[in-house]
Amino acid sequence: MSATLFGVETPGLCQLPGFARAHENAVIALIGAIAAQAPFRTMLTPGGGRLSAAMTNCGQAGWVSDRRGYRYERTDPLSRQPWPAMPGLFQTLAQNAAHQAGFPGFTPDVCLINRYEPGAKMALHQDRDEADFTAPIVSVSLGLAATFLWGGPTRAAKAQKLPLFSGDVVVWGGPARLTFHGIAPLKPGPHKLGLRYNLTFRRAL
Ligand code: MD3
Ligand code: FE
Repeated sequence: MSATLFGVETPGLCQLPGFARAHENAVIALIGAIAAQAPFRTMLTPGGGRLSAAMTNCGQAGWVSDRRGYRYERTDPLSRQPWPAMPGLFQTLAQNAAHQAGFPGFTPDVCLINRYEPGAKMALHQDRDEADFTAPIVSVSLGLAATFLWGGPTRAAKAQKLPLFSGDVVVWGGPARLTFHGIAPLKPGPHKLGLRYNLTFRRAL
């Protein structure tokens, strides 16, 4: 599977603009229920800084960062309880998107939820804490529009910019799975949420 990005055929990338739009309100309500159990928090980095996007998780494990490093944990360090279960709608949305992108067997075990308020960003990075890089990552954007930074296979590659709107879904697999990527500082905008959520569905364990 591949899509054209910046006029270049990009293997492993599949853009599904508006794929989640019909479920926006339901997904936002479910995020609220998850955050009531496992609140959004800004995590410490190994270097002693703090991530500007607030995060929580649902599913069999959650991505966490602290002074000891980045990893997946089966329990929320704040509550020492298991992360909230992944809602059926989340699982179905992610599976259907992955199926359309050419990954028919994708069953995510983790959903990392990022919350960006205006000004929050995510520096260029690779996602490499998951056990299996043959599985894709499915991302769902909700709320304020963001500028996605697509950095290529090495940190040195100059990042290109791609706008992501509420309801957009992108599937990154195969040769796109380990590309460097990030989010430019979020700008305020007209969306009623006043912030942005991003859900990433992963096969982490
Ligand atoms: C390309 N999140 O949580 S989603 C992350 O919008 C993360 O919150 C961003 O990067 C966000 O790790 C970007 C798009 C995305 C997610 C994972 C990828 C793009 C990716 C993994 C490999 C390549
Ligand atoms: Fe990432």
